[in-house]
Formats: sequence, structure tokens, C-alpha cells
Amino acid sequence: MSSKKVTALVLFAIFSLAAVNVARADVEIALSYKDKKFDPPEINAPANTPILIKFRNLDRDAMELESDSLKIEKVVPAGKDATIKVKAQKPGRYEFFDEYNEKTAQGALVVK
Ligand SMILES: [Cu+2]
Repeated sequence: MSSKKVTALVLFAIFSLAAVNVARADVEIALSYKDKKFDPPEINAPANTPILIKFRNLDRDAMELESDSLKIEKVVPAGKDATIKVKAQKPGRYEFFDEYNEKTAQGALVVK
């Protein structure tokens, strides 16, 4: 193979990787928790894209963000922030809750 062809192939590989990285870039969603409720109660994300939930517990108590469908389980102390990684999801509605206050603290991630 000529060195020009090799250079072209290497460049092609680099651009392909860059394109994949752009397509797979995580989506960041802000979510907070206060007075035993999620704010907002419903968050949205695009399908097939890894998600980073930038979570803030503004409540005066610790809470446990939990979701069976999203496979999340994370204790967040009062007044603390947490970044929660969620795998790319198919379209659908995925519920989450605070395990310590399930009655009031219900939320959903809607993936479209
Ligand atoms: Cu739990």
C-alpha cells in the first residue's frame, strides 16, 4: 500500500472514531430533590444515548434515588450533589423514586 493510501486510511479511521464519539456523547440532565419531591418530576432524554443525571439533593434529609428499570440505586446525603450514569435506553417511560419517601417522591425519565 502506498504511503498516501495509508495516510488516507488513518485519517478515515480518526474521523470515524470522532463521529462515533460525537454520536455517543452523554446527555446531561439536571434533576433536584427538595421537600421530599423531585424537581422536575419528569425528565426527558433522547433514545440510545448514555445519560448523566446531574443530581442535587437540596432537601435537609438524605435520600436514596432508586429505579428498578434504570438499575439505579444511590444514596445522596442532605445538601450533596451526585452524578448518576444511566446507560443508553430505548424509548419508554422509566420510573424512579426516593426509597425513603416512596409516597411523595416519584419521578420518571421519558426517553424518546
Ligand atoms: Cu434501595
